[in-house]
Amino acid sequence: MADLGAIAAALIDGKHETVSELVRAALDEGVAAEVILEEGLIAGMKVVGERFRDNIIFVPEVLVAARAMKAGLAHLEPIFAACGIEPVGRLVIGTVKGDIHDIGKNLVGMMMRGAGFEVIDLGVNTSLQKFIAAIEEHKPHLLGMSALLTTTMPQMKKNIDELREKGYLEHMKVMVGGAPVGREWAAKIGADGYGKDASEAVQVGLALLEQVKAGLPAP
Ligand code: B1M
Repeated sequence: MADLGAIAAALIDGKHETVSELVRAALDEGVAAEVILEEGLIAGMKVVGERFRDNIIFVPEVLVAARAMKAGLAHLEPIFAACGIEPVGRLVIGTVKGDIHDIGKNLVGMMMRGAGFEVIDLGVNTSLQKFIAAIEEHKPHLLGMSALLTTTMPQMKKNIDELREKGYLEHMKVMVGGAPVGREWAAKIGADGYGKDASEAVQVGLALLEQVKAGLPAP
């Protein structure tokens, strides 16, 4: 029987090889990727976040936990990203300037790929100039911005304000997310959508895509 608690525990301890083996074993036993993600990997990372907040562990321990999370996610990626159909739309996504957290953003990218989006991932610490260059090159239907720090959330507003002023939002919708970001913040900064997690991001993304397509030719 797959032990999802053991996956969480190994992640908390930063044992990336154990996480990798346990995730593989759970998949081979037929446990759904979503269940492994939520009850194993995300449950473990939640504890890491709490211990980090309470100064029980520090950046080095969080880094090894993040490496372990990525080792587990590597097995889930082909499952989340498998869609085998023509792209339904294009998403440019990145973590905003000043912020190097990428696990949640990567997960959103994976699931959006699985939902049929072509995903252009700009990585972390993404400047507005880099977003704009990608928008001009790829002409996406959606722009996704992720922020994990309260200090980098305002960057989302700056980006949206500037993109609106330059006319980029006439043909593209913006969605935002990240642990400290909420629906209220998203509305306040003029984002078109917010996802509390990767699954909600997909639902919101597909709904926004419909709106964009109503006013735009198909990709
Ligand atoms: Co950082 N960190 N960190 N960290 N870190 C947090 C965010 C923090 C809450 C920890 C804490 O104190 N409890 C805290 C922020 C406090 C605040 O802002 N008020 C914090 C801090 C303080 C810092 C540093 C400043 C620490 C320091 O250096 N003293 C530093 C900042 C560096 C920087 O960015 N400039 C820092 C560094 C790091 C590491 C590098 C060590 C590492 C990141 C490794 C990496 O990403 N490659 C790290 C980690 C791992 C965390 C925690 C523990 C876990 C984040 C994570 O990966 N969660 C985090 C604690 C927490 O969030 N509770 C913490 C798992 C992931 C699946 O969830 O990212 O929320 P999440 O993504 C979700 C949703 O939010 C949503 O879907 C995802 C999937 O369900 N979502 C979107 C995300 N993006 C979306 C976009 C969308 C839609 C949905 O649309 C586009």
